[in-house]
Amino acid sequence: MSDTKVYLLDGGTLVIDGFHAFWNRGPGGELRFPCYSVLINHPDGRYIFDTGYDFDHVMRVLPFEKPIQEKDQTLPGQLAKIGFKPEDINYVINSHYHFDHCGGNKYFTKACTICHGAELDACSHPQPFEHLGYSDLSFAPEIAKAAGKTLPADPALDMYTPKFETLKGDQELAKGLWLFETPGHTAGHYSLMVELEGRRPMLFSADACYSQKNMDMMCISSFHLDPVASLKSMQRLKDLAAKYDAELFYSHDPDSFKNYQTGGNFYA
Ligand code: 5PN
Ligand code: ZN
Ligand code: ZN
Repeated sequence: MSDTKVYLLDGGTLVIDGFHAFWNRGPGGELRFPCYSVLINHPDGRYIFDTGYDFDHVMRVLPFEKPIQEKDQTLPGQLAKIGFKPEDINYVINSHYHFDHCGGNKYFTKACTICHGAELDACSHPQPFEHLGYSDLSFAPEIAKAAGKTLPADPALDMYTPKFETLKGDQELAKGLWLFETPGHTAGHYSLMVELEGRRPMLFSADACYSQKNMDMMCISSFHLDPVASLKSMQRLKDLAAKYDAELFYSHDPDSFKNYQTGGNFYA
């Protein structure tokens, strides 16, 4: 905790409709929002929380989300800014397996991949209305494989030494590095809290709450497994923020993101 540094890695933007961002409220219309990953450089190892979207996959399967991702907004590009390579990462934690949170997992061939056990089950057997979010995972064959899907032989998979670790319940992964269960958006969704020496803890909601505006209105997004559980998880985030005096960082908030430290700057 004492030497921990947190970097936000800009992964570009996507567009969804206002009625998807604010369920049954809108207003409708194009909403462009950021996607980002979190690098936690902790004395016990280097952790990445979420890995953004894969540009080619979105162009192929969801081009209507109009991805904008510059070369330096890929994970190798973002890591290079702070002097790291993908091989330097020890753990990849995914809040959940929607395409915009695990698109860059493929870069981390040396890391141990961590998610909630319910998330592996969910991505292999999504509800029909979850298909777009879980997508086809063709960009993350190692996840599809861990989820028990049968895949065509792929030499790229032989590059991997992946270890998958599935968790359940709240967990302290390393000192001051917490995963809190926040289900509803998906079955096995985790939010992350990082305690730091020199500032308030950072609480990353991931998709349990897209933005400050969602929180202010207690309005969930329309992509969810269970809306009632989603709302409970939003309340849980509020309660956790109060209990730990933590600052909430939202997953897809165009307004807040402008004020977040990026571009190689860090929180400590
Ligand atoms: C950005 C985005 N686009 C579509 C979906 C979806 O169908 O479930 C989650 C999601 C997204 O986060
Ligand atoms: Zn999601
Ligand atoms: Zn998302």
